[in-house]
Amino acid sequence: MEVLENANKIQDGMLKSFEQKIERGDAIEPRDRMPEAYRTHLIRQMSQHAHSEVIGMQPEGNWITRAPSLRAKQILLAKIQDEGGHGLYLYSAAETLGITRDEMIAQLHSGKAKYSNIFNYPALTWADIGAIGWLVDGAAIVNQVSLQRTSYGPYSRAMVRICKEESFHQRQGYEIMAKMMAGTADQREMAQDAMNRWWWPSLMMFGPHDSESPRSSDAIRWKIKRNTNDELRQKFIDKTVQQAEVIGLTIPDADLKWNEEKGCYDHGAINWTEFHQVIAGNGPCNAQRMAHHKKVHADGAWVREAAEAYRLKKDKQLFNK
Ligand code: FAQ
Repeated sequence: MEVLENANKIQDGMLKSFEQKIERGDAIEPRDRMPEAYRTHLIRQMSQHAHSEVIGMQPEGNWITRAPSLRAKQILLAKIQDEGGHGLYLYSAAETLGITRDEMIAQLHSGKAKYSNIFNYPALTWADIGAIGWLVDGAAIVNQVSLQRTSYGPYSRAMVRICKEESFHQRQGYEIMAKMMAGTADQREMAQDAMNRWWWPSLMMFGPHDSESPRSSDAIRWKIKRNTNDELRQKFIDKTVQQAEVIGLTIPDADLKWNEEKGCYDHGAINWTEFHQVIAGNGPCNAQRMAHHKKVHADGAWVREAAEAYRLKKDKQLFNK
């Protein structure tokens, strides 16, 4: 009985010191004690974030061989490599919470772990590469700038580095769109078509409305999220509308209008049925994205085996010395 009481006291003390740290705005570091629910919440979000970066390489990867110039090809290649790098920082940061990368990949392959809705849409034309960089990276930055102040130290530090690279990505996308809008009628039409297809899924990237977001209350309480889904979506809309206007693109939302009183844009209804269908695995490209990831992962097994054999050999040499 006494042992149980002592254990409870230690548990209460741990929880209090964790909550005080969060209250003060101190970072939580891997060796700090943390409630199990905080740890699992972070593993879920960070691993899904990492999966999104890696799966996000697929729609763009399709266009490397079809980029319209050597310059465009070099920029696209560099951008896609960055996305792979972001996935790797995030897997490493999530590993500090006591899960392995193999376990995270297994959760992705079994469907237990999600990845961003946005990467289940096809990149049909070169203008889609512009729309992905401008809108998708643009939405990702708004979210990730806010996550730079997230309470978990390794996640927050990964975000600082990732944001620097994402802003270059956003500019490369905007440059593609601006060039196409300054081109022929066909090119302008292609850019507008890409805008029409990517706008609404980009708004969905911020997640459901706050009133429908089951994870938000814990995330805000623990300062994992520093802004709500709706706040970030609004920030993205407000800055993107002006960028679209400058290059002559129309936002495909008849209800979009400036709200003088609130000082921001009101927007039309988002199709949440489509969102839920896509994140449940029924979007246009879910099956293709997962099949490709599984195939490439299986094809790369020999690399992981070789790296492991090399590590064992090195350990043996060290041990024998
Ligand atoms: N897609 O209660 P909430 C990028 C799920 S990186 C799929 O609001 P939460 C770079 C959510 O997981 C893009 N599922 O959840 C790049 C939950 O289900 P669960 C990725 C979504 O976590 C650019 C359920 O709905 N960025 O693009 C989505 O508080 C170009 C209820 O939702 C991040 O991951 C969605 N959009 O808020 C790469 C940022 N939204 O897990 C290549 C970090 C919600 O309970 C090319 N993540 N769900 O089964 C976050 O900030 C948050 O996790 C949210 C969702 C805001 C995404």
